[in-house]
Amino acid sequence: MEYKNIVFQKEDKVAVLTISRPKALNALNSETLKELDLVIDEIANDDEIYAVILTGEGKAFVAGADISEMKDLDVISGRKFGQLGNRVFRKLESLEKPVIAAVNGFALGGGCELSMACDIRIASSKAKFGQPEVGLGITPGFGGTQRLPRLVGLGMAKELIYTAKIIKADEALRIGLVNKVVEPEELLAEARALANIIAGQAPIAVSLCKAAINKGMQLDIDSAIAYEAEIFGECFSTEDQKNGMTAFIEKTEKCFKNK
Ligand code: DAK
Repeated sequence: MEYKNIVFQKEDKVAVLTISRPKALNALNSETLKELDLVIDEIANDDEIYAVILTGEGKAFVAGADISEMKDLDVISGRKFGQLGNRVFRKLESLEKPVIAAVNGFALGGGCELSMACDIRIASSKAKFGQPEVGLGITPGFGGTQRLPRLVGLGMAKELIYTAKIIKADEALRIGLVNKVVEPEELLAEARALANIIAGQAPIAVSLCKAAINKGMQLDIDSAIAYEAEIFGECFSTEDQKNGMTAFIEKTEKCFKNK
């Protein structure tokens, strides 16, 4: 399927999604959010894709939700816009495949929130992060007040959100918002290398790990361990578990089939 604001490329087992609205610094308008919704479904239904990279074209990853579209919203249309964004972000977060954000530039407001709905963030040394919403008279609305404290802790999240300050990639690394910072020209190669390592593992096991981590983090430890045990048991219904263990015992090449 062709999209207007998103470039979708399949590179073997890895999908690369590029948000491409550079004249508005890839700001998320409802058209782009709807396309993101569709492309996530397309990826979810493609058994050949084992990992996803999400990046932006030009000097921004995503400079936030589209302020020109939001400016004149009323309560009802604002709620609708928020519901669309939240549904799409949650769909991305729950996608049964790992998603790496390759943050190439500005990741502000909804852009920072989009990166946080991904599993892993790698940043270019030129990337900048922030939740500037209070400077616009709004609160973060695509999960920022919820995902940021879970990632960087309460105090740091509150400081970033209350001050609306924008931080550089090295500070984002220091506080644990990103996993790694690389030079801009190395960003996609680094993300691809990581995605390929992940795509070389048993995909159903990786997917179940994502579910166990994401769901488990919301539960008390006893319920979370019980959920992990359930997920662990599920692995034994897969061909890939038999293949992986047989290859280890017989010292042969493992070959996962996503089955
Ligand atoms: N929306 C729309 N257009 C944007 C934009 C944005 N977020 N960010 C940049 N642009 C546009 C600019 O207007 C400009 O357009 P033209 O004037 O050329 O037509 C073009 O992109 C280039 O931007 P600049 O000329 O400003 O570029 P600079 O390099 O000088 O500055 C910047 C880059 C990223 C520092 C600056 O553009 C900037 O401050 N942008 C806004 C960043 C920001 O405040 N982002 C947070 C947006 S608020 C909700 C849920 C979620 C949200 C809202 C509601 N509900 C539940 C209802 C989320 C809110 C947000 O994300």
